[in-house]
Amino acid sequence: PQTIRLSDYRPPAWRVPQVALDFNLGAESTRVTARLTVERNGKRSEPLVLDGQGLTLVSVKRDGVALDVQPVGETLTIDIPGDSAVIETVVDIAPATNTRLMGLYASGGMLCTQCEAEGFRRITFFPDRPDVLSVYDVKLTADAALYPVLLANGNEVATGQLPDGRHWAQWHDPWPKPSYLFAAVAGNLSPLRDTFVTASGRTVDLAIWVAADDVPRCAHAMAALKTSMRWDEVNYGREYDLDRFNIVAVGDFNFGAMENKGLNIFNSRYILADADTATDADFDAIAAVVAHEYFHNWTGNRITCRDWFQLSLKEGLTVFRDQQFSADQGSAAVRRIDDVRMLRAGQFPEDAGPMAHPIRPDSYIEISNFYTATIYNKGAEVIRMMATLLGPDGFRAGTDLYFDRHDGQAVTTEDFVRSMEDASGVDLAQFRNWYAQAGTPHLDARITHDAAARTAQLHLSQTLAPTPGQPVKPVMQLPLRVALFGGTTGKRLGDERLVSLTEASATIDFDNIDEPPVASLNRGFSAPIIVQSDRSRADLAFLSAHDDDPFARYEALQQLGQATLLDSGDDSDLVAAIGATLNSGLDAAFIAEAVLLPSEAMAGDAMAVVDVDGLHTRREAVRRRIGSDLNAQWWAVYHANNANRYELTPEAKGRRRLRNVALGYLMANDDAEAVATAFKQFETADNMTDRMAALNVLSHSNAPERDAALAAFHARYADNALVLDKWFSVQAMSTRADTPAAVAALMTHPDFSYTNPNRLRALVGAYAANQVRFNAADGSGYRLVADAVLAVDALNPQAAARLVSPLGRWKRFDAARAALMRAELERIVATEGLSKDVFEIASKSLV
Ligand code: HT7
Ligand code: ZN
Repeated sequence: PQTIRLSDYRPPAWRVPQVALDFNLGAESTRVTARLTVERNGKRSEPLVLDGQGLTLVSVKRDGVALDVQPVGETLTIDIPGDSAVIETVVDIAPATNTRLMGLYASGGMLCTQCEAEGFRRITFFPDRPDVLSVYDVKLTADAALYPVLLANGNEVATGQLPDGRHWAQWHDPWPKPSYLFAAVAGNLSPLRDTFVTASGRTVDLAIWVAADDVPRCAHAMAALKTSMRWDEVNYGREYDLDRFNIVAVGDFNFGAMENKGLNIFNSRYILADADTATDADFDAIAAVVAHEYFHNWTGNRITCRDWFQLSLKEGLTVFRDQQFSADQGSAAVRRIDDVRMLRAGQFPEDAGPMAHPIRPDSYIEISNFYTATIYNKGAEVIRMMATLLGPDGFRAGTDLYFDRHDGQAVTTEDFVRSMEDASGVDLAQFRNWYAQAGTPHLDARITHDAAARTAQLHLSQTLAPTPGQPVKPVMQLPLRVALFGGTTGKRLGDERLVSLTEASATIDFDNIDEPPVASLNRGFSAPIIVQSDRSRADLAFLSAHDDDPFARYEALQQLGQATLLDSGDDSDLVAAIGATLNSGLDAAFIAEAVLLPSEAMAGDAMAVVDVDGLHTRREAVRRRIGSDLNAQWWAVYHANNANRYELTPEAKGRRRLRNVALGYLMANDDAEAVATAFKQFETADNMTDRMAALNVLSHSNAPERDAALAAFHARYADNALVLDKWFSVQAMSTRADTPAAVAALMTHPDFSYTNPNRLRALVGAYAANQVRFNAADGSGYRLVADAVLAVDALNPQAAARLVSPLGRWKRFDAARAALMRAELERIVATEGLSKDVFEIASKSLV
C-alpha cells in the first residue's frame, strides 16, 4: 500500500464552491446524483480528479454534456478545458451491504452516513480532502413509511410528498464545509426536542433523534448539550450559528460520535442513559462526548484542517476544551486524575511502542489508524501546556485571534501556534518540538538543601528516548509547576513556581528554606512526562498527607503504590497512608481515586520486562493486605456512604464511587460476609452504578453468587444492547484463571457479533486489556485476538485494525510471550486480501 506524506502536500487544483446532492434512498440500492460547481484553483493545469470507492458509476456530464469516462482504481479523472464547469455524476451504492460503516450504511432500520475521514468518496465522486470547502444543498427522497424522518446538515428548506408513498426533504447548509462533515439520515425516529437562546438572542431548535422507546433516555444528553452551548459562549465567546441542531443516535458506529455540521451522529452509548441502565461513568462520558462534538462546531467545523496530518489541530484542541468543560461540571481534581489516567493507560504505551508518532505525523498508510490517543489526548496536553505558558488571559487572546484570523479556512497546527504567539507575545519556537517529536520525555529530579545558607536546589534533567524514525531528539520545553513542602512542619515553603525547563538540565534555586524540603513536582500534571525523583517512600507518604495540589497528592499515593507493587518489601507505610487518606475528610470522589492501586498494566509499564504473573500475584497480595488491615475502616466507609435514594449530583456520585471502592477491598479476601454484601447490593441496587460495581467485584470471585448474578443480569437486560455490552466486558475483564476459556465461549454466544463495533470492543477489546489473562503463557489470548482481527477485517477494516495494537507490545514481554505475539502478527500480515488498515499496524508492529 501507498504511504501518504505530509511533505507531498499540494493545494487542490480545483475548488468546489457549490455541491447539490440528490439521494434516492433505499437500503438495498441508493442512487446519488451529484452536481459539483468546480473552479480552477489559480494557474493549475491538472484535470479534475475525483475520489470514489465502491461506487457503481451510471453517468457523467460536464456542463450538461455526457462524457464517456470510467474510474481507474479509486479515482475518476475529468478534463475541463476552461476554468470552471458543472460536473454531474450519477452513482448507485448499496447501504445494506456496507459493513465498513463508512459512507452511507444501514443500522437498526435507519440509513445514516459517516464521512470522516474518507467516507464521502463511498457516497459520490468528489475531491474528498478537508481543504475543499463547499456549500451543500441536499435533497433526500425515501419511502415515507420506512423512513419518515429525513435529515441533513444545516436548515430544512422544503419538504413534499410523492404519489408513490415516497416523500422528500430539501436541506441547505449555508456554511462552506469539507466533505468529511457531510451527513444525512433517514429513519423511523422520534425526537426529544428543546430550544436554546444564544447570547445574542437567537433561538435554536434542538432535537435528539432516537427510536421512540428511547426518547426518555435522552434527557441527560440534551441537558449536556445546552450546558455546552452556554459554556462555549462564556469561556471562548463562541455562539452556535444555525437555526437547528440535530443529533441522531445509532447502534452501529465505528467511533464515539461525529461532529457533522448541524447534524451530529452519535454512537448510541454516548446518548442513551437512565439510572437503571447507565453508570455514573456513562453519564459523565455522555456529557463529555456531547460537549466534545458541540465544541467541534468552532474547533473543526468553522475552522478545519488543511490536511489529515493536521488532525490534532481540531482533535487535541477539542479534547482540551471538553476536559475544561468537564472540570467545570464537578470535581476538577478528579477530572484531571481521570484525564491523566487515560493518557498513561492509552497514550504512553503508544508513544513507547512501534506505532509511536508525533501529534502532527509525517506519514501514514491509512488515516483511520491515526485517530489515536496521541492525536487526541497528547494533543490536548500540548494545548494545555500552551495555556499554562500563556496564562488564562494570554491563552484566551490566542484563541480569539485564531478564530478571527482563520474563520472559514482549512489551516495547520502551525497557524494555531502562530496565533498563540502573536496574541500573547510568548515565543513558542522551542515549544513547537511537541508537534514534531514522538515519545514521552523523562524528567529526573533531585533536591538538595543547604541548611546553613537556608537554600534548596532542585536539579532537573530531561531525556527523550528514540522513537521509530526519530533516532535523535531535540531538547523539549517542559512547563513544570513545582513547590516545596517543609518536611518538619508539613507546610508549603513559599509559593508554587512555574518553571519552564528549556535546557537538557537546570538547577532551580529556592531561598528561605529553613527545614529539609520535600518537592512536589509536575503539579496538576503540568507536562505529559514521566518523572523520576529521589523522593523516598516516606517523602511520598508525607506528600500524600500534606500536598495542597490535589493531583500531586493523588500522585504521591499512586507512586507509593507503584513502588510497593514493584518491590517485594514491606507495605505497611502504604497501608497506613491509605488509612490516613480514608480519614482525611477530603472529597469522597478524590479519596476513591487516590486509594486505588495502580493497575497491573500501569505497574507493568514501569518494568524493563513485564512480569505478567508475578505482578498479578503481588498486586492481589497487596490488595488483600489493604483489605484486611483496614477491614473495619472499609466497612465503615461502605456503610457511611449508603444513600437513601439515587441522585445524580457530583456528591452522590463521589459517595457511590468510594463505597464501591470499599466493596472492592472488602472482596479482596473473598470472605463470606463481603460476598453476601456484594450479592445483596447487586440484587437491591436502584441504579446501574451500584449494580455493575457489585457484578464487577463478583466477576473475579469463585463464589457461586457470581454465576447467579451474571445470569440474572443477562436475563434482566436481554433486550438492551448497551447493557449487554457491559455483561460481555465484565466477564472479559475477570481475573479468574478460566477467563480465556470463558471469552472463547462468549465468542460463540448468540448475542456476540463481529459486525457491531460496540460488542466487539466489549468482548475482544476488553479481553485484550486484561493483562494477566490476555497474556496467558500458552498464547491462547493472542491467538483469539488474531483470529478476531482476521474475521473482522473482511467486514470492517477500521474496527479490525484497532484490535491489533495489543499484539504490537511484544517487545515489552518475555521472550516466550514475545515469540507467540510475533507469530500471530506474522500470521496476520501473511493473510491474503488484508486491508491496508490492518496491514499498516501489523507490519509496523513487527519492526
Ligand atoms: N471527529 C470524529 C472522528 C470520527 C471517526 C474517525 C474515523 C472513523 C470513524 C469516525 N467517526 C468519528 C470524532 C470526534 O473526534 O469527535
Ligand atoms: Zn473530536
